[in-house]
Amino acid sequence: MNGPAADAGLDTLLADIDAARSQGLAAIAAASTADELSQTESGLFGRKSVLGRIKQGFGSLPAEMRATAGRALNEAQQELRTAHADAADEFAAAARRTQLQQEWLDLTETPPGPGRGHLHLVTQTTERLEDVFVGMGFTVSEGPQAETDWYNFEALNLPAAHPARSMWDTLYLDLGERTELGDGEGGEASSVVLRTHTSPVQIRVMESGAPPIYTICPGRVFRRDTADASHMPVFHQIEGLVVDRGISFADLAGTLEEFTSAYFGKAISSRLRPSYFPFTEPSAEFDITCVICGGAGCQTCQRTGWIELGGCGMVHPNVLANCDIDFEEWTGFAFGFGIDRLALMRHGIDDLRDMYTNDIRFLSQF
Ligand code: FA5
Repeated sequence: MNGPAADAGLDTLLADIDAARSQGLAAIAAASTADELSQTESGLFGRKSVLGRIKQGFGSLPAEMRATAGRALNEAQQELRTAHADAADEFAAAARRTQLQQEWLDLTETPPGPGRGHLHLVTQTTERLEDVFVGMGFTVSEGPQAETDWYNFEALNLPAAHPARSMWDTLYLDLGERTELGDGEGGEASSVVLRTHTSPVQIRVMESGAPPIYTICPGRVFRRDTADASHMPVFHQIEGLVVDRGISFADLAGTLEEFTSAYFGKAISSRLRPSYFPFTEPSAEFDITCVICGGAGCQTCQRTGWIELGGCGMVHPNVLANCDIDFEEWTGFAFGFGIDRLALMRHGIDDLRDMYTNDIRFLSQF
């Protein structure tokens, strides 16, 4: 078909395509949800859509008309696909915005729970002990947790193979190839230990300063002890050391009594029982009135009314000599007790392990 009739047929066809394009765009614009949009798909792009049916009629058209109408139809279809895809993207973006809004979390918000943290009970106890002793005129000294055999044992009058070394189940460090620590005597790699008590700090203090000395040495210590209600393999001690002219056993007893009432209150007093430590002579165990029963006798104190806190005694002349202190001129006393056990007694806790299991319900009570 050629001529005016054919032209009129092509115009009608192009007008139909344009009308289908406009209706399609209107249908896309009218969709108010992603679901409504997807429901328009078959009406716009399916075989039975307006454009689909026009396309199916192309087979009977003359070649020239088909080319012109086909181009118009492709353009219309492309325009509808782009508009449909843009609308789908817009619905997806809106859905994402809504989701983000609903799931928004303020990460700076204080979480529900026990509130602010605080110092661990052992640290609180150490600080309180330091306050009490500083108030009595003592300074605070510290030493390393890994010690040579010299500081942990030998200088404390415990030569190699001394039977009393078995009082402390010791953890030895393997330093591999290193043989020199450059740290006092006895710096052999094979003789470096995790300190079993705070007594080596006594030696370091006496080596580095001249008497008079009034100091305390709190710190972490280590033993091959199995954890139970009153033992931990890692625990804390506080050491006291006084070296001055004319210091006697009465000064030791008076200092411990003064400390006991300052820390526990006037109702609690102290007593000394003969004992043995290689670095003090004479030596004693230091007991305080049982804080649970007030001295009447209970399960905790095994019905004695007293609880053992630590050891003490007059600094052995050999120890003073090891630190180049003239024991004819100077005398001194030392004491050492467990901070963890002290905290246990003060707060009526019945198992030392509770302090280290990091249960917030337990720790937040103190
Ligand atoms: C000593 O460690 C001596 N250095 C104390 C001393 C210092 C005596 C100065 C004389 C002069 P002892 O091994 O008894 O002594 O330990 C002292 C305290 O540490 C004990 O009384 C106890 O309170 C605490 N303690 C010992 N082993 C443990 C453990 N495994 N867990 C928790 N506390 C412990």
